[in-house]
Amino acid sequence: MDNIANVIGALNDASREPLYKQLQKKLRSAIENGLLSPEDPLPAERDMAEAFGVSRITIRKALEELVREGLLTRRQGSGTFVANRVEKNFSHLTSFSEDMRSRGLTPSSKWLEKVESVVTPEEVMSYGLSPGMKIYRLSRLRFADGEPMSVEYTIIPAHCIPDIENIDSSLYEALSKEGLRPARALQRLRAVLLSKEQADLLKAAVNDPGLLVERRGFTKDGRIIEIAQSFYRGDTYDFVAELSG
Ligand code: 16G
Repeated sequence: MDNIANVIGALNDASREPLYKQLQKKLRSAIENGLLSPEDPLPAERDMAEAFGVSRITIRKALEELVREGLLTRRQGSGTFVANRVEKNFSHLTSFSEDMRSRGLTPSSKWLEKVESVVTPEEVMSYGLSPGMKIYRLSRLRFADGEPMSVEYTIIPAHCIPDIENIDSSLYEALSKEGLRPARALQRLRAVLLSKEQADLLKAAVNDPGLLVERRGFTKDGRIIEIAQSFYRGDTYDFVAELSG
C-alpha cells in the first residue's frame, strides 16, 4: 500500500478533535467508500505512526475500537486487516449454502455431531415439541472458501427425512427432496459472547463478540421443521433488512 496517510488523508493537528478520533473517522469512511477493501492489510502500527506523525499509542487506540466494532480484524502474527464482512439479507429464507454461493464463495461444513436422538425436556418446553419426539441433532462448523463462518446447532423432526445419511452438505437440499423446505420462519437475533468451544472453532478468542441467530422454520401447513442456532463471529456478518413503511 502507498503511504496510508496519502490514501485516506492526513490528520489535522490544529483540530480540537483528538487525533485517534480523526483517524477512526478517516478509516471508517475509507472502508465505507471502498478506498480500503475487505482483507486489505493495514501497515504495521510503527509505520502508521510514522505516516500520520502521531504516537503508536494513538494508532493503537484508534484501531482497538474499530476492531471492537468489527470493521477491522486482528490476526495473530500477521497484523490488522479490513474485515471481510458478509451481508446477509434478513428478508429471504435462504440456506447457508445458497447465501455463500450467491456471493461467489464455496460453502463447506465439518460435522461436529450428526445423530438420531430424542428431544430433551428443555427443548419440549422451549419449542413446544412433543415429549419423546425423535429428532436428528446436527451440529456443523460452516465454512466459506475454507474460512470458518459459523457454528450451527440444528434439530429437525426425524420423521421428515427417512435416513439421517440423506443429509449431506445442505440440510435445505435434503428437506427440499422431501418437499419439506421451510416455507416460513421466525428468526431471533442476539448479541452473545463466544464460548471457548465456539471461539476455538471460529478462530476467535473466548468472549469475543458473536451473533446468535435462532431460526424456527415451519412447513407450508405450519408444522415445525427446524430449530437452528447459528453462532457467527461478530466481525464477519452484517445482517441487512429492507423495511418499508
Ligand atoms: C442457514 C439458516 C439455518 C439453516 C441453514 C441451512 C440462518 C440464520 N440460518 O444457516 O437455519 O438450517 O441455513 O443451510 O440463516 P444448508 O442448507 O446449507 O445446510
